[in-house]
Amino acid sequence: MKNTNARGKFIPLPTYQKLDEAEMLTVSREFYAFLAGRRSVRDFSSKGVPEEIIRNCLSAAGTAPSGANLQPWHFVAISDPKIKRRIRIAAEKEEREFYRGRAPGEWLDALEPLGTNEQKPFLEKAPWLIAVFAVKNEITEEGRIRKHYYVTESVGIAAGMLLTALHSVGLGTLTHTPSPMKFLNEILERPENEKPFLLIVTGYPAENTVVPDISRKGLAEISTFL
Ligand code: IYR
Repeated sequence: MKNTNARGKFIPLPTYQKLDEAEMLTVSREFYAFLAGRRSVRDFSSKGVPEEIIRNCLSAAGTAPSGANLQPWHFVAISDPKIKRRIRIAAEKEEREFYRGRAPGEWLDALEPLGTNEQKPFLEKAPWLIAVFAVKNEITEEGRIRKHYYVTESVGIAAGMLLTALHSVGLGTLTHTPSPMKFLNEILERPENEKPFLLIVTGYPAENTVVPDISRKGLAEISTFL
């Protein structure tokens, strides 16, 4: 049986670098402060972002750990205005239904502080949209269907790493989830085994953009040490 992950073949951990504890403290504090500075933005500048930067961020996302290392993700990076327009039209159609009836009142109440609505101009204005697909299975060279494992967990981690990478180069991001997102398969011509997972909008935040005055839970609330 052909196996691309040759069983039993190991190499020395190639890039491990040990920090001393003082450095670990500094780095962990600084990294937290850096990530704490990330905010979802909904108002983007139309200024372009070079494709190479997006490529590098996607490569970074592709380093995520995944179930059996099967890397069950596919990213479609869109800067073509015609495709962005089609996505906006399709997303706004779903969102209209969501905001005008499909969403339970409790859900709409929870969204109130974010000030969101069915209008999604950022889908055309931002220079890049990145559609993240969860790939449920793949066809092997022998034509067999190979199942992927822990797909949601794996793609979620990769998406988080993508947001981190984009933030690290000073780009604003919005994790957008028009629901349902099936239209992304049609517009982007992705096969049935790929399920739209998130639409990440990225570019420079518009000048003087505002964000909701909301806060994050503190460590005491999100963690337990035993
Ligand atoms: N998908 C809708 C609604 C929405 C839902 C959640 I949960 C949010 O955190 C934000 C928005 C929209 O994008 O407007």
